[in-house]
Amino acid sequence: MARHLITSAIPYINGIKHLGNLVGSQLPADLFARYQRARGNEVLFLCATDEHGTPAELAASKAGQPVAEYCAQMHEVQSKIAEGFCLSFDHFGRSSSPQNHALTQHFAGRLADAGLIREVSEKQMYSLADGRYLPDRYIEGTCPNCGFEDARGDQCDNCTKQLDPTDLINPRSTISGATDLEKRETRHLYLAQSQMRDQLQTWVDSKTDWPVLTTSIAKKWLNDGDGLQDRGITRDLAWGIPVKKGQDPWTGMEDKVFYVWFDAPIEYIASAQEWHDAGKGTDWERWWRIDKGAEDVIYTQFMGKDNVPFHTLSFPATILGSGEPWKLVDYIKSFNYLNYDGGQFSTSRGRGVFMDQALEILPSDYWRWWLLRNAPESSDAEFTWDLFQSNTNKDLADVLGNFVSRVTKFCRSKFGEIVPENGTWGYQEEALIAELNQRLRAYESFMEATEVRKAASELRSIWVAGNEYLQAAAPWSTFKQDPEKAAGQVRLALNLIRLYAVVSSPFIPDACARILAAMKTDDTSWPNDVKSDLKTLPPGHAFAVPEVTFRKITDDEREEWKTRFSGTHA
Ligand code: B3M
Ligand code: ZN
Repeated sequence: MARHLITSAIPYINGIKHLGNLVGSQLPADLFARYQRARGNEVLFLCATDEHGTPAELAASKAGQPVAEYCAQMHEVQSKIAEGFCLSFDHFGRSSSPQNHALTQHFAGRLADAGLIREVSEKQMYSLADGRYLPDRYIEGTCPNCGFEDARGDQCDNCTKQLDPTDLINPRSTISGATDLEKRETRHLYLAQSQMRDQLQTWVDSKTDWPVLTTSIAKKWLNDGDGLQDRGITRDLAWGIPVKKGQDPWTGMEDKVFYVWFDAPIEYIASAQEWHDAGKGTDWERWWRIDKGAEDVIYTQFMGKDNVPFHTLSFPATILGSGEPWKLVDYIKSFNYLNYDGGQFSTSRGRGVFMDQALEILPSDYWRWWLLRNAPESSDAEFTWDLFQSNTNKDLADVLGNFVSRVTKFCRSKFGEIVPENGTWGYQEEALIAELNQRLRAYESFMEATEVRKAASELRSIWVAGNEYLQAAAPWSTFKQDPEKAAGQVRLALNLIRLYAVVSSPFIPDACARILAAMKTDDTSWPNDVKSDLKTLPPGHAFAVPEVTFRKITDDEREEWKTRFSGTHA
């Protein structure tokens, strides 16, 4: 039995995420976790909310709430929505947890002891009107690179260049709009990642099996000069993890907190500790410490491409720099962007479908299937309502749903709601079994390799094979001359429904659970040898015709949703 540690990038707390966010990390991570569990492997699947930094403070003040209260509430909201999408986290933690506070301060202490943290005196923008420093998103202005007028202090959304607040032209406070800003000298801690270039280079070079998207981003940053610049890991903010050296105060840093990107990845570890402390597991170190049993753990991370530099350089620098035997990631699966109907998803303009809205209009499986089937792997992908309607109607309603309903209804009408006795299998059945065996092995290897689109397409072929068999075998005509032969065909097809529910459940868990319940079985054993697996439900086994498994999306709905989600100010 293999042991898989799986993490998804942890979503910012500042609001409900859109479908593009979902398909870039949480959803494919869930697919992989469910698959590994289905294969009988041991899995620890972790995620959390990313609760620090200016995004959290700004969203709380916009909501008119104290930031701690806002975070607690939004964590519940995100957690409920994750459940709605059947995201099977073993724990959904919070980066503001006491465990993460202690662990982040611990890492900072270790890095300082190793000489990897230096104090830098630098100029930061101070707002006289607001009486505070304006880091990251507290300041906006014109991008010196492209001229975009609403660039943020940390990054320009137009040209994606990483910025410093002092780079902005005509800067203004996003709190008050004030422009009477001055540069003030302040001291901050910098992580000396440049000192670790060789170590990081060797580590990245050893990852020859990583997806091209991941390695190309990692190598670009490694070789790009500013990619491995030493970076500030502290901020002048009130909300966050207080800067301490382990448990000791850090002289001169009393009013500062760690930068959100320093503590967020550490939450991957802290989340395991939270999982343990919540009584859900017995031993978190067995997953994270090489010296405490984690040497055989296979660790896979899932994230959007914009998060890759932090996971291939800064976080490994933190782990390696600590000099302690923490588990490093083995495989990083990254994704391109999902666009929305000819443009981008936009939170501020309400453009595109957000996770809560998606669940209001259709069950989670429709979204899971479409998003995974069209996952932005080799390039950016685009959501359009036409494609969504045609893909889900065809794959889910016409292929899978139709198979389930035809077989169970035909059986009910001729043999009753029990698996029929008698009947032998001939060459048609043998041919189907051979095809299924072959396709299942291909499906498994795509799932192992987190080739999401290829896995989805193989799964669809597995469904199609059943439909084609049914069409050719035509038990409804066979029944007229040879009821016994028809009984054999139906028995196979009923068993195939169980097999489909088992192998499809990483993609569409909700529908598969309902199908298994209708087939009155809890045998979810993975098919290794299709011929014997198609005998799992024995003659005489009772079942019920399931309710409609998948309905079709109508043209009216498609048009209504197109308008509804096109963006309020578009
Ligand atoms: N919260 C950014 C994002 O949601 C950030 C990821 C942190 S992963 C440690 O895309
Ligand atoms: Zn720009």
